[in-house]
This record gives sequence, structure tokens and C-alpha cells, in this order.
Amino acid sequence: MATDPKHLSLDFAKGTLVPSTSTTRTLKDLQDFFADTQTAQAVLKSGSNPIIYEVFESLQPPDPGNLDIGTTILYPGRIGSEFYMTKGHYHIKEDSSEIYVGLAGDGVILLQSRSGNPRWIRMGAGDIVVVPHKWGHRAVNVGQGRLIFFFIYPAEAGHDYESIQKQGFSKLVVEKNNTFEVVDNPRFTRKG
Ligand code: S6P
Ligand code: ZN
Repeated sequence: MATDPKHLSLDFAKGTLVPSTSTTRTLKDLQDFFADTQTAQAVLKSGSNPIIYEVFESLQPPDPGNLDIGTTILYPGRIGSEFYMTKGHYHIKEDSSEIYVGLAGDGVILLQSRSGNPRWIRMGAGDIVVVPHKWGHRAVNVGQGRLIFFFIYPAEAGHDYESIQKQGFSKLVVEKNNTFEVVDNPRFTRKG
């Protein structure tokens, strides 16, 4: 079915997209994703449930050729030594790649193949990260301010969060000596 042309407006500084639908992810949504589950539980038990990130999306029907676009605003902070991050996912339709365009802040995009082969790419304003098909991807905010980026990917891609929830990424991005370090995730078991 033909889709009508659309016009949207993106605020580069704030990361808001109009019109769009928004999703807010809090620590409660991310508690199984951070490596230091004890600290995550302790923060929640203390009655605090910080916002980790917000996503503004313009979604199309999931038909071949359609593209979804949007922005992510990832707040600064840490759970234990691990920086605030998105859940991360693989695309269910495996031939779906994705483009991230950095708009503000200081981030790291963690990528990995299904077998756990890791890569990481620094992303700030003006940086573009190409996520090739089959690569799992997660954004991590290693800066003091908000990490804001624009994304575009096939509307039929689908998101596999379960694999990440169960196993995590093979690498963690943690704070060390006022900067970041990429270290092995002790919980990760390599496949294949
Ligand atoms: C979707 C794309 C981004 C993420 C967003 C939040 O394919 O990669 O829009 O959805 O950055 O991350 P996550 O892992 O919670 O979907
Ligand atoms: Zn994606």
C-alpha cells in the first residue's frame, strides 16, 4: 500500500521529534540489563526509579521498503561503575541494518555479532555509525550531558531484546579514572 509523504521537525539541541510517539525507559525497565544487579535493586528499593532514556519515533507500517526514524535521548549516569545505556537488541529480520547520527553528547555504540564478537565506536555530534545487518547494538552515554542521536532503519526490522536480557553484551562500558573503559562481561558466555 502506498504511504503518504510526511514532514517532521527535529530539534537538534533537545532531540525532540514532532510529530512522534515517545517511550520512556526507567531503571525498572533496565534492571536485568545492567551488570551490577545488586546496585540496581538497591536504587529501586530506596524508592528512586531514574529515567535512563527516552525514544521519539515516527513508525511506518512494517512493510518492505518502509523506514522508521526517530531520536534517542540517553541521560548521563551510572549503575555501579556501568554507564547508563539502552537495552540493546538484534534486529529480528536479520538483513536489517541501521544508521545512527550523533547530535549531542559523548557516547559509545557497542556492537556485537551473535557469537559475541565485539566492536565499539565513539559517537558524538556529527558522528555517523553504520550498524550492519546481524550486529547487535547498544548506545552508552560516557559523557556528563545527554547523549542524543537520530536513527533510521527498516520498519520491518523487529527487535530481539530477549537474547540481550538473558546474556548481555560480551563487553561492558564502565567508568575508570574519570574516563571510560570497555571490559569483559563476566556473565557473558560465548556461543559458536
Ligand atoms: C531501533 C534503534 C533505536 C533504539 C533506541 C533504544 O532499531 O536501534 O531506536 O530502539 O535507541 O534502544 P533499545 O535497545 O531500547 O531499543
Ligand atoms: Zn536497532
